[in-house]
Amino acid sequence: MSFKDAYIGLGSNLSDPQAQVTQALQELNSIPDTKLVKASSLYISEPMGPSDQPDYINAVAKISTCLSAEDLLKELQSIENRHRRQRNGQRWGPRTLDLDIILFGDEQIDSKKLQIPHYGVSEREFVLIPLQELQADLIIPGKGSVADLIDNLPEYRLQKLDHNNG
Ligand code: A4P
Ligand code: MG
Repeated sequence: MSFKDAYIGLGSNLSDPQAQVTQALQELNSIPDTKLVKASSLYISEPMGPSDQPDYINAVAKISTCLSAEDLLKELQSIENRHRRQRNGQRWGPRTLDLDIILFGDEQIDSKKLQIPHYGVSEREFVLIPLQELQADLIIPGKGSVADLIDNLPEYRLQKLDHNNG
């Protein structure tokens, strides 16, 4: 069996987002042939997309898995469904739990079901900052280093969740 490192983006802004994300981090460990290696801090972030929705809790997890990227996606979607994720068609609308594959080893995939690296990684502070926390020298295949991508962000207002504001 060959293990690969993958990075999963977690986001929630409905039904106790902090609990949704904390629980989902543990659920990554219950995916077959997969282990949670390390989780970033939790971050509070302003919504990207429609602004009439609550702030998000975001985090990134590093996992180690023997699954293919396609099988991993199915497992992540079944975790989302267990969190009563509803898909009502609104782009970037509110959600109980979103699990995105940000990186899958050094693979670059562009199929109907999967784009890896995730298409939004370069512009999203709520993905880049937790990624940097997990691995400061990370390179995103085809896009550059996380450190350079963060330097290129226009500004960022991500707030780490700590015991005082959580
Ligand atoms: N898909 C393709 N590539 C991937 C990948 N790398 N990982 C496909 C996961 N899925 C991938 O996803 C739609 C389809 O994307 C899947 O069926 C899969 O085949 P979805 O979860 O049903 O829909 P979605 O998440 O609403 O769509 P989208 O466009 O991926 O939304 P995003 O990019 O996930 O953005 N604001 C803050 N502050 N924090 C957030 O986390 N998240 C979103 C959602 C909006 N605003 C946010 C946040
Ligand atoms: Mg998604």
